[in-house]
Amino acid sequence: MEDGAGRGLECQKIMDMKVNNGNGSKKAIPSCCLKARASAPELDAKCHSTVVSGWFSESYSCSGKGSKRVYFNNPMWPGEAHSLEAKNILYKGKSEYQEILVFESSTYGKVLVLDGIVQLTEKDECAYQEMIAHLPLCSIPSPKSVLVVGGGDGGVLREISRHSSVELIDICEIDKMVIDVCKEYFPELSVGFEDPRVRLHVGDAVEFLRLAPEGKYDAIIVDSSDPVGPAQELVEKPFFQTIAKALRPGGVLCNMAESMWLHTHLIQDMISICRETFKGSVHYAWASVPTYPSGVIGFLICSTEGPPVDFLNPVNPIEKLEGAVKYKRELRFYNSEIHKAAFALPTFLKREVRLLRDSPIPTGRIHVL
Ligand code: SPD
Repeated sequence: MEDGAGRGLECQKIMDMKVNNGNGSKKAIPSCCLKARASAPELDAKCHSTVVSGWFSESYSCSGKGSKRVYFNNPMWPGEAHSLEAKNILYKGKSEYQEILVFESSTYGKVLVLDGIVQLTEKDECAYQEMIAHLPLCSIPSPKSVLVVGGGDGGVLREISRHSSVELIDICEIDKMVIDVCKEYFPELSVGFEDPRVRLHVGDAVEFLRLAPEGKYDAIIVDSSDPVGPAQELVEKPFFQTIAKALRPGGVLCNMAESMWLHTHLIQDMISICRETFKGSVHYAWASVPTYPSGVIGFLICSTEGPPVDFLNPVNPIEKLEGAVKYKRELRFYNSEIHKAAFALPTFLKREVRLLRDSPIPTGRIHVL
């Protein structure tokens, strides 16, 4: 939280000003309400939640009352806040772990928000869920045993279940309330839980992986929230080490890896850790998801030592999968061309992560970025 108390006082002071409607004088608008300006008079704006005068702004809120009112700006993307017009708040609640909000947006359908951060919208969820599931699963022949970390909305399960070779889908989600809320408001995603191959474990994934039998999984998919607060552990080396141990030789990890526009250092750190941990290969891929900060999301894709995995040329192409149209739902984003294209990186990203290449890398390992 940056400068929270100071901005809170400023916010309170400005909101306390009496407005003279008739004299034409200009009033200052508190920064937390600027997003509402286009659609509503300043007086209507109430800066006490992420939804201000009909607009939801991501990670951009005031809370508390009076002089205790404080301003939050998520440290993951300081200085910016993506907004969506909210037609209707459908659900607001607080679990043991986080605040859960579901609203109907004007342009992206229903939206799931956790602790002020957009997790998915009905319109563009296909891009994220399809990519994080099929990039790894189409890269290995006949995946059988898969673990999902997080993913309580069920969307990644829905995508994994298209793969008829899969026999077991373990999912470890810490927040049961997320699962329940999604079953109520996002049935097109939570349908993934209905697959009989799914085994749900509600609990801490760090602990779950620590206890997982060595070499159990062909693929592990980490569909986490952003690494602020408790999810911080999910970008640290010990977590990746437990993943590598739980994968079979030549098994694959696909991990949500933020935005190349906003988080180059975090991406560098994650790549660096993964290069030390995964002795097969380490790649970065990305996709367009308009409602995530900066409009893109990345995936860190790694394999353990063993049968080599050529991520760039899928050996298990989706077009050949019999179960690909599971739940009478066509794929909307992923195809084999998108798969290959996802590994093409912009020059600035190549340049910035190239530094890592200068550190000595043992020969015989594939390290492409
Ligand atoms: N910045 C948002 C990243 C969200 C990643 N998790 C999304 C969950 C969808 N299954």
